[in-house]
Amino acid sequence: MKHEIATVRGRQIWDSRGRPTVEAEITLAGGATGRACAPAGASRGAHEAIDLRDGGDRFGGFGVDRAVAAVNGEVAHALAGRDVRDQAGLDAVLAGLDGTPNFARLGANAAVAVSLAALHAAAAAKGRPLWRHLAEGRPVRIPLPEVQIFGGGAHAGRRTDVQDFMVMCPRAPTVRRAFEITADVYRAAGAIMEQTGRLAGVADEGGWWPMFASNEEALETLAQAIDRSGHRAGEDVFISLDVAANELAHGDGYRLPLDGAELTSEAMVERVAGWAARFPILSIEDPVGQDDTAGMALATERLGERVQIIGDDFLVTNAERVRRAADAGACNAVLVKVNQAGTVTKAKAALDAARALGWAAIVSARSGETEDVSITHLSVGWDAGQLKVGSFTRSERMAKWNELLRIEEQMGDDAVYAGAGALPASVGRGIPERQE
Ligand code: 2PG
Ligand code: MG
Repeated sequence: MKHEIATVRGRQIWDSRGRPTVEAEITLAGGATGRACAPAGASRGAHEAIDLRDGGDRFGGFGVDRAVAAVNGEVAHALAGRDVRDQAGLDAVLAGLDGTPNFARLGANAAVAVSLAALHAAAAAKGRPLWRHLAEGRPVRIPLPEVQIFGGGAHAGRRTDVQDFMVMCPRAPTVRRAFEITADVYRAAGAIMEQTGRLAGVADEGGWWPMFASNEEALETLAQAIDRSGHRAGEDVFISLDVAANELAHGDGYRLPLDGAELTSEAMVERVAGWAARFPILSIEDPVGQDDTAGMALATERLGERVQIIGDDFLVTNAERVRRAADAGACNAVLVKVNQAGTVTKAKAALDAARALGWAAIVSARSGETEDVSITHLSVGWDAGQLKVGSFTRSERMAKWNELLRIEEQMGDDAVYAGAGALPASVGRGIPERQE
């Protein structure tokens, strides 16, 4: 009885872009509660589950009245009385109720908030932190963070073509130290922007606004910032890119307005490979678009031994797409965004599919976020190994990084930082040992 769902409540709250989003709260018969908020992407893949918006003039069309009504109406009705410990069963009810392959009717924003709220309630009923509830006694690691320093693409008015310029510290001894190094790099990057008259605030995820004349200049400035921070590029600090190339697709190829370039798929891969040859790049997400399997396979063939090749819009947290990509030799890592799938169960299936292939996995936030820290717990409890949250400012981002520090403390002596071990095996092995 204690684990029976008593009430499901949906409400509209506001996200980090000042747009409406869905929050769900579940109360169990035993009194435990769980709450979660839906995030929202700006650079979205066409194969993602549907983020249901009201359209029209109100709030620029971003209203979520229909999604909230679905939670308070048919979802609440369908879930009442069910056992919250049966996450797969609850998620199957949500999918069945929706009746479409992609939550087009109820909204994946409604589904993800409810699915995660149920997970939180189940953990609360056990009196455990969510990460521990998910780990079920198995040893799990503290993930390697990917932290944005410059934010471009759809998160900065397309000021640069490449979307995320990030850093990773796979050789740090602890995540605490990785954050200290990252904070130094972030500060150094800001100082360079100020001193060169290019300081113009921050982009959607808190990274510095990318006032650059080319995509390569952003990479050069990031490399300078690492140097300026006093840490060593290619030893302590590596670069990670999210090209989000889906946003650059043009005809059969890609258009990079900032570089004045129109590229075939092969030339796009060539350009990205050129960056990887010049800079200490360890990870590249979506170097080509969502349906460019040949391009992704080429990128993986050319770079996959020493660079993590992540599919985001390309895989959309979908187990079937992960398996198909592997058959084609595309990607060696999956980005896991629960709202791309719609439910916890579907997202976990994509992660498991990737793991079965020996791939790496990164649990990721969206560009539109809230104070919700569920993804931090998922990345630890599922032992994904990596976590991508955005930059190192703004509390919708910092809340998630800070939660990792609390979890590290809860683990005490058992806390193990995944570091280089979280990367695809050949990539991790290729990282030079730190020279003292
Ligand atoms: C991505 C995410 C986060 P968005 O592309 O990986 O950076 O962006 O949420 O806008 O899809
Ligand atoms: Mg992406």
